[in-house]
Amino acid sequence: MSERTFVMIKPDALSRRLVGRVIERYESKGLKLVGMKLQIVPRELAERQYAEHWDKPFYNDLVSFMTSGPSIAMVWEGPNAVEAARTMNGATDSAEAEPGTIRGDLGLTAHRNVVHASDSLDTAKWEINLYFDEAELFSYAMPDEGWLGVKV
Ligand code: FUP
Repeated sequence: MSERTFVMIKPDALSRRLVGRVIERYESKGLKLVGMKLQIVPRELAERQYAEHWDKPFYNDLVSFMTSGPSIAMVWEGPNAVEAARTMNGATDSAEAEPGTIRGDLGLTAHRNVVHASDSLDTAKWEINLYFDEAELFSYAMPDEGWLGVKV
């Protein structure tokens, strides 16, 4: 089943010049990029995205970090995209993330963990809608699509 998931490259990754390497991971996996936006996230938007954590001790630090510099919001599409991106990202704490995952290979600390990806299909729909207008998302076919017998 083809799905869309919401992924962010966080400000720490931009400041460490890791954008190309992060995007390359999702692209090589076979996911299709259908939306992409570079911005300094307005505080109000970050607060809405992380509203579920509003009562946690790390909430203020998290919102400050996410709005501290440019980040890249993306929508990736493909079979099982939600789980695929989560698995590729690795454990939330980069120090515990397995080698081979994006956080395991590129992350330094728990709270500056390079990337974000939606944790469920429902969350993905909600986050995509939070960051993108419908007109900013693109449906298109790759030249080789269908070649592997996978209807994306
Ligand atoms: P994840 O789904 O892997 O992005 O992780 P969570 O939704 O549990 O947490 C969201 C973000 O909060 C993480 F990316 C990092 C941050 N965080 C902290 O800053 N401190 C904590 O103790 C836990 C999470």
